[in-house]
Amino acid sequence: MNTLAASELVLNEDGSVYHLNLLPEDIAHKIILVGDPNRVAKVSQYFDKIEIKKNKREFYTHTGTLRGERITVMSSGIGTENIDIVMNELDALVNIDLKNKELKSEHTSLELFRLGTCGSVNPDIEVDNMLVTQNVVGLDGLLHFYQDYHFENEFSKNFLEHFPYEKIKPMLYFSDWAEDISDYYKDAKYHGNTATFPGFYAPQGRQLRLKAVDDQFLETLNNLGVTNFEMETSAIYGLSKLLGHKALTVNCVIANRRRGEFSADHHASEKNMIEWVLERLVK
Ligand code: R1P
Ligand code: URA
Repeated sequence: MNTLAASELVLNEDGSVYHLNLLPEDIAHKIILVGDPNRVAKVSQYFDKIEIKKNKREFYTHTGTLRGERITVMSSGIGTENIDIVMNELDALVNIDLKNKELKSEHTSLELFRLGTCGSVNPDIEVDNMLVTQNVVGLDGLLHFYQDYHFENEFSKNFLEHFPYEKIKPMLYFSDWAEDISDYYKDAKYHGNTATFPGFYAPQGRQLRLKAVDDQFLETLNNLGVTNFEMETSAIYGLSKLLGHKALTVNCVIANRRRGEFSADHHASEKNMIEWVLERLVK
């Protein structure tokens, strides 16, 4: 069996994975991923008890139990480059023997739930509601560095056929699992197609002092079926598919980009989303 070199699977002095600073026993197999490190305690306050609190850089982790079931909440910070680290190191915690640095013969699948915030690009999708992601369009580029993953459905075929920006190479993903467990989440106000970007401003069509490549960007993507914008889900869905994990994103809509509106109280809508997801996550 191949042993991974010290430069490839990097560990800290205590044997924990390099960025997440976690040992295999520090995580549950049901994991909530949030972008904002401050959201970790807003989730774990509902746990029966918290056993583990660890952090390094923007990666804060709390593990405990919720209604008796072991659960982890972790912050990823912003962006798909952080998700690359989170997904590979979480996977290493369950699928690589960290002591001898060899791949385990049995695969363990994690259940990952992103609880994030997003902006809507469909004028009818109102702020302060939740949107569950079915298809995701990656406009960030991360997955181009991994082995090919080919996926096709009606949404992806139509999107790729009509996507007009030659310099941007989209990659599309779909969560089968989101469909499998859609019963739990069917009362979310919106189910949609999320686009993930490598930035918050021009990549999402925002123009402060700098011009974005196209004034019609929001309308163009919305006409192709995209409902909302954020910065992590393509990497979560794509890497979950490649690594054999299950993933679902629920975002609360805090901006309606087409109407120029921002939530009057995004803390309240974030709290509402956390309570709504936790209610469904552990019965
Ligand atoms: C941008 O403000 C951040 O908010 C959204 C975006 O995806 C990006 O990470 O999600 P989170 O609220 O989970 O961080
Ligand atoms: N997060 C984003 O990435 N974009 C938005 O418009 C709102 C939250």
